Amino acid sequence: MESAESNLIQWYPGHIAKARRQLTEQIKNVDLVLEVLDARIPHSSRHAEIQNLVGARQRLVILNRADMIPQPILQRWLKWFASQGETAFATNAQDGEGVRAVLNAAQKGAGGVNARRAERGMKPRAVRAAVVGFPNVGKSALINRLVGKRAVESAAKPGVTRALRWVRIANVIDLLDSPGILPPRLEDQQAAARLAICDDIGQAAYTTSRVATCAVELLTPLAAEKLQARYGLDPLAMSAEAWLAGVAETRYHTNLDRAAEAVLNDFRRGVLGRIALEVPPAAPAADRTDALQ
Ligand SMILES: Nc1nc2c(ncn2[C@@H]2O[C@H](COP(=O)(O)OP(=O)(O)OP(=O)(O)O)[C@@H](O)[C@H]2O)c(=O)[nH]1
Ligand SMILES: [Mg+2]
Repeated sequence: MESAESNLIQWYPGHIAKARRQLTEQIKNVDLVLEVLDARIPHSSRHAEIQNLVGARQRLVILNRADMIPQPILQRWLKWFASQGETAFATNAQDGEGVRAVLNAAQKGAGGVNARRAERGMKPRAVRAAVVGFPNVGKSALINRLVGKRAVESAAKPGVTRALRWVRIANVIDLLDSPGILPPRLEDQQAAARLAICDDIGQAAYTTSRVATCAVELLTPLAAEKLQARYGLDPLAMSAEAWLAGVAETRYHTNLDRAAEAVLNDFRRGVLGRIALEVPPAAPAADRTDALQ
């Protein structure tokens, strides 16, 4: 992706640095980690930074925003994680779909912890589970669904959760909500662009028109008809830059930023349909394009 080269993303707000330090401490007392990924980009939303934090702790992988990608691709991701020896769950933290299975698995984890405590003559205690992931992937929404009420703040922008916060579920599980963690530097600029397209890093981190150009490049093979229908310009007929400039000219009084925002918002709100920006690594290249839609 040419437009994503060098310093597309360079941003590391203070609250994330602080949260990362605190999480490093708190995670030592945690029995289980719920690692929340963005189902549209499971690969890019899984970063070594979080892997380092989690270490060897028991973990459940949560593919959240499962409602935003096609079912067959979701199934392929679940299979892929299983093939890697990982337990993955698909959730829609907005309407609660799939959340019960996560709760059951976490409770099972709780049972294990207390069985070991009982063996050592210790009283049972609530299991401690930390919910971690990039900003805006739905960590707080998932916690609210797990708890069954609005216990923590959750909203449609990155950087909503600012501090670590424990929430208790019926004396059995203590859940730790945490601010989205970004790595200090995003080395892989292609992954960075995808994170920005999915709104999984703060807007202060990037130039909207550049990220929108990347978005149009990625979306053109997947949603050309929808883009044409919405903006009256065929993205297959020109470069992503030319298309965005054309949209700005015809719809937004040549304001490129507004055109960029409109396209990004369409994708983020799911207006362009269910779209997966990443498929599991083993997927044969030949069926990628059709399968992605
Ligand atoms: N469509 C859809 N939207 C979701 C899903 N999960 C969360 N959302 C929405 O995504 C937005 C972000 O959710 P949050 O729970 O605030 O995300 P977060 O990971 O806690 O974000 P930070 O605290 O900023 O790191 C909210 O508007 C949610 O309603 C989902 O599975 N599907
Ligand atoms: Mg949050």
